[in-house]
Amino acid sequence: MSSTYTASITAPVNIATLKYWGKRDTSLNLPTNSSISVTLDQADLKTTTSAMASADFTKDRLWLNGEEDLQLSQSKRLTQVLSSLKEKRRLREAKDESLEKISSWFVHIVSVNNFPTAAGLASSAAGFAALVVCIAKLFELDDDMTELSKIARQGSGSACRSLFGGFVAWEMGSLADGSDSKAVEVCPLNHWPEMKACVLVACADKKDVSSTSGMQLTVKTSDLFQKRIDEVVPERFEQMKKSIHDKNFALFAELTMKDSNSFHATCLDSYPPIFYMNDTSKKIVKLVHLINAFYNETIVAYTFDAGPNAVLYYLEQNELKLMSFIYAMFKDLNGWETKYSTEELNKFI
Ligand code: 2P0
Repeated sequence: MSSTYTASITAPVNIATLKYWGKRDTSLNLPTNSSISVTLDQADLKTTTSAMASADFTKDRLWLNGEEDLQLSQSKRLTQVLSSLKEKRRLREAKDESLEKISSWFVHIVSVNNFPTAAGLASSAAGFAALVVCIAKLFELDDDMTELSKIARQGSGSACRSLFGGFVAWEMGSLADGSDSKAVEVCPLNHWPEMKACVLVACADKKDVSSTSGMQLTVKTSDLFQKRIDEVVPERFEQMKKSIHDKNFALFAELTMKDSNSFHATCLDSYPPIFYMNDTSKKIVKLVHLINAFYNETIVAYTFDAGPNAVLYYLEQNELKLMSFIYAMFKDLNGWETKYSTEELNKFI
């Protein structure tokens, strides 16, 4: 039997606080605006990916959550990502005679998410990030994360941000070949370790309008969109980075909520309109504003991606204050499990 190479890694989900929505180049996957995200703790939401390269394999294959995904295996995105990584390996082999020539081999990839796939919880982000880092490890590439982020971006735009932990920016870049459209670290997680995220799953079904087609429709038909990318986001991008550097939660929260609203407004302004938020999502928006008004302080921010599920950001010291309200609102639902006692949860309201 000929030799095989294997690698395995996990990659976390990232949730944008300044949203990527719109492509200026669909084949290179270049965005119309820069974006910012927070990478969630790997213990919670993550993709685990393993890959094997063998001279005996006859084609590249991919299994997602236990089933072979023929559509994704043959997709242009996966082919593009794999060929970029194989090309990097080929260049290394050309320079170093001692390396086995595995760049021409096929690979088998197995990927598992521990959360609902394609339900607006950034599954493609973690998925492509995991895939790129896993194959880079398999091929023993020595590129840094920013360099690899340019490849992950071609698989799924938001994936480029999952290559870093903590607070991450995807700089849109201006070059036509996409070589400056990359992810960079804004601050590592230990800069602001008190920052916590809580996911409220309003509906775990698959979304009916994919991000890729949704954003194309917005670019083509929304009048609000142009103002968003020309004026709103560039200013917000700088302000949000500063709020993170300064650990200014109130400002970070306001910018995050406004940007979620702005993104969903452009969805609604698309023609025909795109609805990602549902009635539960809207209740969560109201609840968050109510909580902040009740405490007379901004202690929590919501953000919604291309789906109805909410991600709430808050500082650890305010967790009980927040959970008290969530408990009061949703305690009648099945499956409640919390580390707090009922007395603690009833303390504030
Ligand atoms: C984001 N989203 O910044 C935004 C906010 C959804 C809403 O990035 O076409 O799956 O694969 O590049 O990365 C979802 O879009 O789109 C997304 P593609 P992707 O996280």
